Amino acid sequence: MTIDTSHESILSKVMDPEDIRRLDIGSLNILAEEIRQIIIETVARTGGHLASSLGTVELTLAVHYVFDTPRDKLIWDVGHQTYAHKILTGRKDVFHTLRQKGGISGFPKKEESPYDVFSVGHSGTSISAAAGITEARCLKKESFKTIAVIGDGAMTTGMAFEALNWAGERKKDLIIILNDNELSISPNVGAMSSYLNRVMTGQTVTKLKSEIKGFLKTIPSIGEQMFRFTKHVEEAMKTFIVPGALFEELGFTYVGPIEGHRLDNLIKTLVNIKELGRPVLLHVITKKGKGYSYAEKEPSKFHGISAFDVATGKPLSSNGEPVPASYTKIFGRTMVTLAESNPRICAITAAMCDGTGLNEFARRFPERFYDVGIAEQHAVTFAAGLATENFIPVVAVYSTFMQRAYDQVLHDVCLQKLPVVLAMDRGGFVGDDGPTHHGLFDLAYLRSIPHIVVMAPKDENELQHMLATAVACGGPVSIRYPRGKGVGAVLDERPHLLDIGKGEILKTGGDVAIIAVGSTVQPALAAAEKLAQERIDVVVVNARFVKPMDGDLLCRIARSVKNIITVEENILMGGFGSAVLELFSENGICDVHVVRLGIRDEFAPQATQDELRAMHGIDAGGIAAAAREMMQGRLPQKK
Ligand SMILES: Cc1ncc(C[n+]2csc(CCOP(=O)(O)OP(=O)(O)O)c2C)c(N)n1
Repeated sequence: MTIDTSHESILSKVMDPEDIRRLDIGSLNILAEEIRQIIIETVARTGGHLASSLGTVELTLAVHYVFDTPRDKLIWDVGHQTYAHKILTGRKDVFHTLRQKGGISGFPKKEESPYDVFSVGHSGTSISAAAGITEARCLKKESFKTIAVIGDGAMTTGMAFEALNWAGERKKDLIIILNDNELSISPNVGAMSSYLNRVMTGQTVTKLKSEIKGFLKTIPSIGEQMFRFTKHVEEAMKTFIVPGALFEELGFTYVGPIEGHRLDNLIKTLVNIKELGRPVLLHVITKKGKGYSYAEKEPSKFHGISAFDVATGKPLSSNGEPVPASYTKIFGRTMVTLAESNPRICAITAAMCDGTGLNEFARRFPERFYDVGIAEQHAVTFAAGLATENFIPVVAVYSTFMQRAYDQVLHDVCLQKLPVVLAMDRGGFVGDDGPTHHGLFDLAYLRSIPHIVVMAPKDENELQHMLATAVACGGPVSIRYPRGKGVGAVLDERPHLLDIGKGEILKTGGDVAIIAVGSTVQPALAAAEKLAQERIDVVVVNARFVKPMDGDLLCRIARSVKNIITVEENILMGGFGSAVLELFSENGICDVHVVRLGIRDEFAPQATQDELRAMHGIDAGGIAAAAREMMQGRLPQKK
């Protein structure tokens, strides 16, 4: 698909939503197609959330057309479906910089535009945020409208339920648009999803019911009684047969379901509900990937995609060199290997089966695989429940999303010393998804919890051994590993157990000690190699465990090498380096010079993983530079 440049496009004349409010329906429909093409062509180059954004083009146009944005507040859930919103709200000329270093974010971001009312990236926040904005409007005695757009996947999060439960009863003027494409990343799960499905087919059920009632009435005497009985049943079954009755019961006026790609209908409906002045839920049915056949056919694959060829829908080929298997893949493969011989191992995902590498496990052991939906808190406490009954649940969640379940890890798993394994994928920088998605906090937030073992492998081979160790250890454990390909390590045939709390010396030396953990071990080795050429002799330690730490080994090193660098792909405050300092302090080691490399007290921006590691001085170059400065008796420059 290419943009027709033979005439001036409608989009070229649209600078902000005010410009679309002057267009007729025919022009709006053409504009929708122009926007689609820009989204497809841009994401084909930059990668991004294609299918979700293609599904909301008409909805976005209709909302900006009917409402007075940015005076009226439009709040998106997750925010991965907002590419049309970005293009329409003054960012079309920089849209090509999507998700790149210094470019525009792939999610709504307050600093980026007044149209991005609420920064977002994690699911389920929109209704709460919209409810807060609505209450603020009332306190300030202002009159703008509040509109939250939430997907059917995000609608299954605990937060969305909590917010609906509260906001309906407040009876304030608040519009929620449920963008229902029947998909989360994969098919949506759970009773809410089945309910929405029943609502969509509600007309059929209602018709069937009236046919049965008509039939009963035709049966003399007994039919009358049965008819009266069904009237009682009808009340009780209201939620099953009246579309949207669940939302009505929660205090929302339910409107829908309506077709989400018909602009005329969408606009008419939005105009009608705009002035209702109470909580309204508009149920809109859309198609994920709409307008790009490959994405329509495989919406999960095109949910979040790297650069691809528009003509074929295939990923752009790399330079042909073999790529090492990803950490995620090795995790998934090891899960299958371990589960083959251990029937107590279960796997749990929070709507990320593919992303966490559990597809094969799900296929091989369906009875021990659980997709709980976008519900990280439930995932962890559900795992705790399984663990009390002698199972060994492995909860595979991205590090950033585990932040949601902190209390569940603390209160439900660690306090009870339950053998739950937290497989923390995407630990460290994730790259182009940016600050909402970097997994930079887990080492700090987990190591402060009693009873938990916290580890991070230096490569994909060690990941398999750590997983075997975690499953065998009998208590709470977390393993964090990075996004993307492994380092190309040779894989041992079978995973074996590691000594808990034991690190390893990978290289000996006497001038500087580099104590690294997880993804920073390989750059530490590379830095040592560079430094050796400059006659700086470096010890490199793979700490393996952040908790319990190998105190004997680290104190022994600190007694002989006085220049110490710790390296972690994690926030420094409370992280691995802090743990090393605590260890030295507790052991009376005061005569060492320790420099901690990691992420300072700030949110890291979007860029590639390599760019981010260099920016934060935790790549080989940054580590070597810190060692050189130490040797010259200078404090390393703060990154
Ligand atoms: C707390 C949290 N867990 C997981 C994710 C990963 N994630 C991003 S989008 C998505 C599916 C959202 O589905 P839906 O709301 O229906 O939007 P759609 O993409 O179908 O339009 C998931 C699970 C997330 N963003 N936040």
